[in-house]
Amino acid sequence: MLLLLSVLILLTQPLGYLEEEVKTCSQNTVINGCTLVMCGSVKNDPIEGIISLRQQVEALQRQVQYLQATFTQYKKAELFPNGRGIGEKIFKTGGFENSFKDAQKVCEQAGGQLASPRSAAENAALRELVSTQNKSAFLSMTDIKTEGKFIYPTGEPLVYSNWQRGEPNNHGGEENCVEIFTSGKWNDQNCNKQRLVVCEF
Ligand SMILES: *[C@@H]1O[C@H](CO)[C@@H](O)[C@H](O)[C@H]1NC(C)=O
Ligand SMILES: [Ca+2]
Ligand SMILES: [Ca+2]
Repeated sequence: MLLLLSVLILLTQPLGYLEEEVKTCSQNTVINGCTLVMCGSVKNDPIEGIISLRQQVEALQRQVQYLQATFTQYKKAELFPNGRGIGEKIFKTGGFENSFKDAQKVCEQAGGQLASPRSAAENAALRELVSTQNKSAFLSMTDIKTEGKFIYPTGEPLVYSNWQRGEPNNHGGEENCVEIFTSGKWNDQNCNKQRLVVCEF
């Protein structure tokens, strides 16, 4: 990730900065992704300039390929064993349980939010995680604001749900949070219960 960032930062520098960094090098330059090596330099001769630019583009392509492969490798390692990636979303659990309020705080402090599956595919990825942990987990959505109307932390109404039959039932008049069972089905649950913390990023 840092590697990717540093290349992006270099790429967004003005051209003058890059030209200062330009080095001449052979076509067999070893690309290791740690250094942004620009082959050749932009000369006054337009043909030479084009050839030089093409070499630079090819070098960048090799570096991007290297970074993509490295990123994929790190993502796999990072998600083992307590995370799941689905599309651009990552679910990750710390393996511990908390009340809804504390779970929400943990995820916010980590720069994410509580798990909010918005499709059957996301719900299936989350189900894998909670069934591996063998614990029900809190989702981000609540009907604290208006009883019976579940919303995301943004206030947006649900775009997907997977309620267990007979749920949500607001049992005892005090179920305003949502848990996902190891089956993947949802139940409205008391927010003070302790449930597995799963954040999404
Ligand atoms: C899962 O947890 C329940 C109790 O919550 C327990 O009875 C059961 O044995 C556990 N299953 C596994 C595979 O650990
Ligand atoms: Ca409720
Ligand atoms: Ca319920």
